Amino acid sequence: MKKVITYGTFDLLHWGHINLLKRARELGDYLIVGLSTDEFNEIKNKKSYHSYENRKLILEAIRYVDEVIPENTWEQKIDDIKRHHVDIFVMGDDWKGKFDYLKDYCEVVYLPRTVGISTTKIKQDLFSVKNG
Ligand code: C2G
Repeated sequence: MKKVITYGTFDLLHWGHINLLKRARELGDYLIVGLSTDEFNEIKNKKSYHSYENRKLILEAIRYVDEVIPENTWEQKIDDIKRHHVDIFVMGDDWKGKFDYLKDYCEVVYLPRTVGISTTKIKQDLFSVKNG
């Protein structure tokens, strides 16, 4: 069984996230998502609308996702890859090059980001609607 892992906050889930998860899952037979905890989001300087528990509930309902584990630190990826016997690490290409050090442990794939959608865009569009 070829195991794939990816990481992220996945807040205000949108079709760009789904595109990423779908393509990541298609690279193997089993997809693990390392989901940023609320505490780690603070380290990432991100504020989630949904709590970790609710973002986890949403991700676990996606057909492409087989398992969700907490992402608490930047440094846990090597341990995760070893412990879960991961074959492929996947991220959107906004991260291109940032995780090449993982090539010593598994294949590293950066997939093209989906253009035209982002959590930031959703928040901005909702703000402008609200404020006319
Ligand atoms: N993504 C995408 N297309 C978009 C938006 C996001 O392909 N329009 C991808 C990102 O490239 C990332 C994943 O969806 O691979 C999750 O996006 P975020 O939740 O924004 O992830 P991020 O905050 O970048 O966290 O240790 C890694 C970090 O936890 C990554």
